Amino acid sequence: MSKIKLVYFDFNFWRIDILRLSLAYAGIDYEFERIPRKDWTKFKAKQPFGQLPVMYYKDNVYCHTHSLATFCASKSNLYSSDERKQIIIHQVIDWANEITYRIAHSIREKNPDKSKKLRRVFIEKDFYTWFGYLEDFFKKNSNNSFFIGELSIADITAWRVIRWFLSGNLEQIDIKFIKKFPNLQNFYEKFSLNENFKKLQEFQEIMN
Ligand SMILES: N[C@@H](CCC(=O)N[C@@H](CS)C(=O)NCC(=O)O)C(=O)O
Repeated sequence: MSKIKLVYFDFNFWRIDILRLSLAYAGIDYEFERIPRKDWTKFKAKQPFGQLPVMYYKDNVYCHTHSLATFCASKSNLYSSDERKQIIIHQVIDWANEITYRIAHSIREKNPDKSKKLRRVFIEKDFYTWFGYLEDFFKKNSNNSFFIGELSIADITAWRVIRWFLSGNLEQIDIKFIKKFPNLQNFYEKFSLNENFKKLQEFQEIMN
């Protein structure tokens, strides 16, 4: 079987971690290359959309997290053949992209005062609102503590993004925020205890 090769920066982030977790969970061997952030200008122009992650497979290169996640999930039996379940999965990945774009302004801003202000605006306008949307979405659609009633890439994605906001590395984000979203808190805590993930190196890297 052709081997999948994933490429990302030299730090962990949900965009790459969900791909790695999905493949590793299914026991699919893959290559992984990390590009040092400091060398990025040398590599950027060579990427099809000037961004990472990218995936090499069967002599082609592919990109965009949502597309790659669907592909890896499909290979890993973490997607679904049921159209209702598929569209639930897609909405969770879109949610992850959306909240990321919204916080990204404050992450990218180099001026510390402006960055702080942008983070405040994100928290006031978007953070609780977008977690509220996911809480309601989970309440409405989930079953058995999974977004589609069985483990899928939707769970891996939501879990990884929640983990990011709970990491304590995002300034001004009070990690007690999750208490306002009891369904997501319960979902997150259950997923974190999943023995099949806990034994994976990919999972341990995220938790440490
Ligand atoms: N549309 C892309 C967005 C990926 C993205 O924003 N990647 C960031 C790192 S998380 C990146 O490559 N930043 C460097 C740059 O844009 O020059 C996706 O869905 O994967």
